[in-house]
Amino acid sequence: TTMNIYFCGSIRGGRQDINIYQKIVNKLQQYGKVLTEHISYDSLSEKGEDAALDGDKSIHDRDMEWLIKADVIIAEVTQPSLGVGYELGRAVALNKKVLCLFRPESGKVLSAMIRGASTNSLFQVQDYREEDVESYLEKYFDCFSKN
Ligand code: 6K6
Repeated sequence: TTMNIYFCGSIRGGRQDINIYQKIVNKLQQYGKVLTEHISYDSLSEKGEDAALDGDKSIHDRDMEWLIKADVIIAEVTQPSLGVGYELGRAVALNKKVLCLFRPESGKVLSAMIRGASTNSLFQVQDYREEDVESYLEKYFDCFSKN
């Protein structure tokens, strides 16, 4: 059976890292079904035109259903996003396996509430450079299939 993968990336927090989200989602599709692949779409702007079609409550409720269904959560956390932080807190409460990816070369410093949550193998934070993102995902999913 295919693995359900929940990808988290900033939307209203700012779309400056969308190219990296696309790279991550493309790679994740090798390992399973990416429930939230739309996060990497160019057409999804931070302004929220798309949200008018749908409504924030239905976005939240659908995303929570997907989070519950997910076998693993992969989050790109370099661009700070309230939504991503919320999803990560809910994922921890659900005892889900989580990998957070952060790029120190951005000059940003990751929230202590994310960096500090990585106390066990269920919740991992990986610092990376953009050109290495695929190899970190390969390493993560290699170990995943053994656990
Ligand atoms: C388009 C533009 C604004 O809103 C939309 C449609 N919105 C969303 N559709 C799907 N998932 C969303 C949407 N808005 C937020 N999320 C979830 O929160 C995603 O799973 C992201 O990981 C995260 C982004 O949160 P913000 O706070 O950066 O928007």
